[in-house]
Amino acid sequence: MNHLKIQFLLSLVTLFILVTGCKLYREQTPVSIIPNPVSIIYDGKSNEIGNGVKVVTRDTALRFARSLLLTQMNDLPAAEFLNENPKARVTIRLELNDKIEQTEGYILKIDKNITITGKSREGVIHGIQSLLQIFQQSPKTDEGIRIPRLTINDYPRFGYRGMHLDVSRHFFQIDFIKKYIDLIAMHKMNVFHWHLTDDQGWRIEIKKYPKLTEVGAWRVDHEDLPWGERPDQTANDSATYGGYYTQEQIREIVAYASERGVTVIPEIEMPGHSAATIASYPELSCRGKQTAVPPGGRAGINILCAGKDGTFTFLENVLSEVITLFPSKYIHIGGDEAWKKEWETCPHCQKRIKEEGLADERELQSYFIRRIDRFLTSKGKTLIGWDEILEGGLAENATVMSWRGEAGGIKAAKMNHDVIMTPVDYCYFDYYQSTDKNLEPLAFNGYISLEKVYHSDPVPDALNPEEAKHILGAQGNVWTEFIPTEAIAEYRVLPRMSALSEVLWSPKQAARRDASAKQGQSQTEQENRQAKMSDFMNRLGTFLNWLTIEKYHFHIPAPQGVFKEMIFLDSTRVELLNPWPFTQIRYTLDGSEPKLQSPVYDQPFPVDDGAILKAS
Ligand code: TNX
Repeated sequence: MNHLKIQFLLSLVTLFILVTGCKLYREQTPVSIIPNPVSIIYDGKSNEIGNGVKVVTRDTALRFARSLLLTQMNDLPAAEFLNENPKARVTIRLELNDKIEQTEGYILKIDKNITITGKSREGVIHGIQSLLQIFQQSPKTDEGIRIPRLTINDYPRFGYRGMHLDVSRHFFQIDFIKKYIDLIAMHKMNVFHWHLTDDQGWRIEIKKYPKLTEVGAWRVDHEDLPWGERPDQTANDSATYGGYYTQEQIREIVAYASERGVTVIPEIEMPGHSAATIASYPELSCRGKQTAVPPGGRAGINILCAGKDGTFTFLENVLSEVITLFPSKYIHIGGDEAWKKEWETCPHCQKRIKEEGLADERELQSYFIRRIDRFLTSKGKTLIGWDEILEGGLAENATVMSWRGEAGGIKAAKMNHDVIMTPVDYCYFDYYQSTDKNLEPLAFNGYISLEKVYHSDPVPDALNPEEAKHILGAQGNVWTEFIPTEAIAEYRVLPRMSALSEVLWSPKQAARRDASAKQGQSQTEQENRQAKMSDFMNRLGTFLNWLTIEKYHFHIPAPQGVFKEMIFLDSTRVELLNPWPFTQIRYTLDGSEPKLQSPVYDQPFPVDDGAILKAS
């Protein structure tokens, strides 16, 4: 009996080179847009753009959108044909029109000229993103580039389409924050949730409390050690890792985001995750003990005292400054993972529990959040908190961000509260994206594949249509304990963010069929999902090309459904499955690492006894 051992080894690095090195899948029609538009109608003809474009608008609100389009066209491979030219044959007109129904809706019409009509400035910006994607994939001709004549009618399924970034666990420079916001806008997402404070660093300048950034923004630099094994700061250490954003920089970011149709929601954590706050002002804790900002792991003393009135004075002063910086309707106040051990023994907290007639520490947390909720409501703002704020009673006007699965979101929606879905099941982009952890930089834990994100839905089955209206949308969370650099942040987020953007934008039922799915045949749910995924993957190739041009790092998932190691009897035929239609698989049969010169896999082939197949 012959044993044939076949090994399938995937090399992320090689795959990356192949992708960026090869000419990506490209076709003129149909155009390939992420997130998938609601409707595209082609008129069968095409347009040539050769001597630049005129970009015009009569609406002053669209002035910036106009310059954004001109700047972004400049990055494209066809930039030479898309420069501004008053004598150009093709005019791009940007306009506002109230007749469009949906707030962020737009119509993009390409005939002899190009028109983008939006109900709002945001709608026009989304239309610009679609047009840029079309330009990016248009083939070059002798005369210029050729684009198909078409009409896109498009609008989002959800009003809240967010991306979060934790800048406490690792600090990210202002230029990267802008690049991250660009990415949000490219995906037609509209919220940047800026996690500005946590145990390992306070990152926003507050004029009334300078120590928050003099002390709270800095920690001892143990970046060379694993996150969970970093010793606390000693008397001999100096705190050199960190940074913060000045109020001027914050204003700059808020304006930058707004110009791109993105709202910035700040998060100020309370009552837990407050070690950096307490390091700056120890009197805000129950024990009042001086501690340093922890460099990693779980912080010891990290809960604010709920008994002292000074805590609330402090928080109201901080929030007052925050409110003047962020025009957003929402202010996020955290509320997660508040370890209440300190409260159990704190005389101030116990006094408060008694005086307010509260049952226990859980109700004390609820008292805490309700008090902040009343303050924010009095300032015309809406509080968002992580789902722990449900415990001990939900504050009257609170919106809940459901992260520990969907349960918190379901409960809140049934109580008539608005909900944003960020469940660990499919929204945690700090988790691994492949089953083989060795292929990726060290991550927190968990595994969320691209497919998992793509097949997710923010509206749980448990809700009836009325309750479902409370689901505002969803958001990708990016906790940065294991994301020390900008490149890794991009790599973790992409392309899962691309999948989430489509979940949040495109109509639920619009499963566009790919070429191989036959019309009219009865399809099982499984086949339907696969067809949808494969259509997305086809478009993703083109999209990743755009991300490459814009200099983003991204992850390329290992092919799915392919065996890693298998024992066969006698010889066999090998069939490899490549879910990335725009990449090539190359293989060897002698055990050596595949190279660019190795044969390209294009169809199943026989393998004899003793061969070692390696493919990447
Ligand atoms: C839980 S999600 C946290 C964060 C951590 C994250 C790690 C949430 C509201 N709290 O503080 O960074 O897990 O995945």
